[in-house]
Amino acid sequence: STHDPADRARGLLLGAALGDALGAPFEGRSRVPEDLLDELEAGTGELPYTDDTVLTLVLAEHLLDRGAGNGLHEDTLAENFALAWRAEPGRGWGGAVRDVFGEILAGVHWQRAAGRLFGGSGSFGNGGAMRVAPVALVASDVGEAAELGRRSGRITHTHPDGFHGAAVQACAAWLALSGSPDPTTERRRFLDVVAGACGDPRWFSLLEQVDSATGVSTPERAAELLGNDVSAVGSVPLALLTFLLHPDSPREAVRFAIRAGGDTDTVASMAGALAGARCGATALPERQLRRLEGCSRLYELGTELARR
Ligand code: F2R
Ligand code: MG
Ligand code: MG
Ligand code: MG
Repeated sequence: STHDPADRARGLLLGAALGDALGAPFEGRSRVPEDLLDELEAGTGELPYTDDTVLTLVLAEHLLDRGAGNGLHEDTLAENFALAWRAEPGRGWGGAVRDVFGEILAGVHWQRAAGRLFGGSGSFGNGGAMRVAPVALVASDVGEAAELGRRSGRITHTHPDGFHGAAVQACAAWLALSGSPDPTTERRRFLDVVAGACGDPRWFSLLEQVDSATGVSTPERAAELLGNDVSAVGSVPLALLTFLLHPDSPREAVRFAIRAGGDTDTVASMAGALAGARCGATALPERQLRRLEGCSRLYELGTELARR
């Protein structure tokens, strides 16, 4: 791990984007053969990111604009999310969230637009969690990370599974940045602190399942135990497990997440954010970073957010 806060901030953002970009070609595949992943890693072409990173960038820029201690402003953030979708509708967006963005741009309030999805139950997709990591860079404690995670998630994901999932990933990112509890020696405590800060009973038991799964030896088995789909409950636990298995190697974390199949870009992005936050951008594979779309923008944003 690294002790330089700027390196950690850059690692969080670049780890998220790199996981997204490396996972994207395999999204939706139930199995990802290791040689296909080796081939992608060894390549030389650009690594384009997807919706996960588009929205992570919007949130990071919003937090920077808001300045120290000012948290987030939902109306502005909702509009910026929607504008980002309209600017790049081909980035691989979730089906329901596109409707929310369309309605926001047509003048409907985000709360109403998001709340009426799926017959009024709201979305439980992982879209709130996939973009949430930057809130950890401005939260002063794990409780504030949870609160900012929930609030940013609710803009599009009003189902409790969806916004609590965002809170859980936000807490894990905050703890990964802070270095304590240490995920290499205090796994159980790491998960307990996340569960406590989230405060939702359903996530408490999901995080217990993560703890019970730490003995797995293959990504396939991890996916069987915890799921690997586009729901928050079917992907955030796998991302946390991945980080706990590979806390000191962002590259191994991203590879494990992708080999688990399913929602590969999103699980790899969430796991990459956690391992990147702990280890710093200097621990990310340099050759891959040079191929990553938006690398310098993400690097600068990390530097500026760390200064706050
Ligand atoms: N959408 C994708 N990938 C598929 C398309 C990519 C491909 N390259 C292409 O365009 O051809 N990836 C992205 O979506 C996931 C994040 O989704 P998000 O933002 O949460 O969207 P949404 O639509 O709100 O939820 C996702 C799906 O979950 C199901 N669902 C959610 N809530 C539900 C509920 N209450 N009842 C029933 N089903 C519910 C729906 O099928 C939603 O469409 C990430 O993987 C990102 O990478
Ligand atoms: Mg995506
Ligand atoms: Mg995805
Ligand atoms: Mg290093």
